[in-house]
Amino acid sequence: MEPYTKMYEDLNIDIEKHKMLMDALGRLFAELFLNRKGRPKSMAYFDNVIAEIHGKRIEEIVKAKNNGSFTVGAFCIFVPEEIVVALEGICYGLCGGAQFPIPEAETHLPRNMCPLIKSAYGFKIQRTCPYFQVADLIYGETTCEAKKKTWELLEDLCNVHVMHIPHKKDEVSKRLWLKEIKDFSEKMEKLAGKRLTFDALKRGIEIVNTKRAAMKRLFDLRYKDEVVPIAGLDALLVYQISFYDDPVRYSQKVNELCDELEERILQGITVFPKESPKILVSGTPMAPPNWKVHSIVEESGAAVVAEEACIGYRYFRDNIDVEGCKTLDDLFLSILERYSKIDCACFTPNPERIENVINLCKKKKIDGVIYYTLSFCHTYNIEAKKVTDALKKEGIPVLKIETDYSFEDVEQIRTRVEAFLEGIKE
Ligand code: BJ8
Repeated sequence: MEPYTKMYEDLNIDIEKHKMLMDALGRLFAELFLNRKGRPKSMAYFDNVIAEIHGKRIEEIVKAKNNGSFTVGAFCIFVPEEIVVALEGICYGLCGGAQFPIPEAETHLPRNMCPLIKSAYGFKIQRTCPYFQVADLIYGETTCEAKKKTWELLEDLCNVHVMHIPHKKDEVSKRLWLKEIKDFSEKMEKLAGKRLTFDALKRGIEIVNTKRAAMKRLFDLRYKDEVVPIAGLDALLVYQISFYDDPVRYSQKVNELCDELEERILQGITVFPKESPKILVSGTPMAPPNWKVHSIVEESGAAVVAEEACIGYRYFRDNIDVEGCKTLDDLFLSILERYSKIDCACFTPNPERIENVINLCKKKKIDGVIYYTLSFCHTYNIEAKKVTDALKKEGIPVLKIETDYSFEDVEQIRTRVEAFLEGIKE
């Protein structure tokens, strides 16, 4: 009997379909990660997290719940996880990056819709994602049409709360936003069965700040002194895992990886030759197991050294400043301050994102940008015009790729990427 069968039965998982999903994931992971040579030794921890993503980690979560903890599944980096952590709850990402559940999702949802949400919704109706099954509450937000209308369907299947994220950053919107953060806090207090205190929230903020600082440290080490000590695909994996793992353990493991990368840089151990183009991928998030674009780019001989995305730089660029905070309200204001710096394409206007992309290109000495958008993500797709125009004006080559989770267009994308890289080399 499979070691986790009893746990899956308790979580009402469709065991047969789940096995098919995990077999497919295992094959893809072995092909793209385990069979690659020259990876940092510290990646072993992260490989194991993926191997046990529906095993040991879920077991830990179930155990924590049995000991009085609670769980919140989220779809967006606007959800203030610090509050969940402060109340000793567990917050994790539910965005779907797999093609596997999409055909079933399409029996409820339109085909011409963002695959990220179709994939996640498909996991719920298939009962193949233990994170969904173990969640006490699904926290949705109003960032895009696909999401906010899907929450209405999800409400029939599980406990959902929707956070109103405004689409502007003026004072009126910020007042609404602050109220939403406080409502979120009250909701979490009910789940936790206790009140949120100043000290607990400060501690929760520190834990998440430490996690973001570790991710930023990794980001800074990805390309230094002409050395690329870690493949972009591996760095992406580490960032993806940040949405599932225990935050304290994760920070420690990322810092261990960074220590190793510093050593590699000193020794000049690079996974890409000096002359290989350095690429920034900018756009929609890449939820696991969405490794499509990174693997194509890196197999074509370029190094992905940065992601301007929510599973990437946008998530850990800014920390919450608790300096001078004396009351819970002060901390809530600092949370708002930090979260309202997020430059998601759902905002209008959104000039910060353009500035941030250009600054990132300069900071990381980027040779070219791949503007990545999931099919039918209108906000990122439309914003592509402004971002790519600004990049061209700066003389930075850019290639726009719009794709979903199927593998049908892999060779077509590869041809375009190869031509783009040739152009950069010339
Ligand atoms: S802060 S990027 S995580 S909303 S689901 S918008 S891909 S059509 S995920 Fe996002 Fe929060 Fe913004 Fe980041 Fe497009 Fe798909 Fe919508 Fe999506």
